[in-house]
Amino acid sequence: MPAYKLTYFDVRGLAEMSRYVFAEAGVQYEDVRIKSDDWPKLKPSTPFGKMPYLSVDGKEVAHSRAIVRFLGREFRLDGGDSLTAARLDVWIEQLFETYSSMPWTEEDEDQKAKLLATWEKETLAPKLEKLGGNKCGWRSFFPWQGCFHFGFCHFANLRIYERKVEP
Ligand SMILES: N[C@@H](CCC(=O)N[C@@H](CS)C(=O)NCC(=O)O)C(=O)O
Repeated sequence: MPAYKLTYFDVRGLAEMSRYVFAEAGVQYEDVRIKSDDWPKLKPSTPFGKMPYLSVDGKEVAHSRAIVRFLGREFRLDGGDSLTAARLDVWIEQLFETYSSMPWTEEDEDQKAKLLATWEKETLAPKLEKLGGNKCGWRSFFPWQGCFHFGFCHFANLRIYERKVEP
């Protein structure tokens, strides 16, 4: 088994879905959490000046969704064949597109609740309906094994939103 080292800030953020995949696969890895104060010094030595990145026996993989797909393939949580894996990727991309329009930065709690209610009704519900219903949707195929990979991305995003940046 290679030595895996996942480097990110000390929050859930973009690394959390990969942490879930490691946990589900029961694979040991080094969960390196960088303090904000230490980041400027580390940044120039990282693959693209951003985190997370994963080191696999010293070779680096950057970009959170590239990392989670790699781990899905490594631990056979990607549906088992390339078409199923691609269709899971479609779900993941659709979910990320959906989540990116959530009211992430709204500070006022009342306003946030209002925006979130509108987002659920006008953005989330139609997107989920399309995810389920069309020819890419889960009603047209349902790979139990691959759903772990998909489910982690979904779950990680919801948890991150609820708790914002807590570790
Ligand atoms: N597309 C990248 C985005 C990475 C990214 O924006 N990371 C942020 C933290 S969530 C970061 O490293 N910010 C620090 C900086 O840009 O200096 C991914 O999915 O991993």
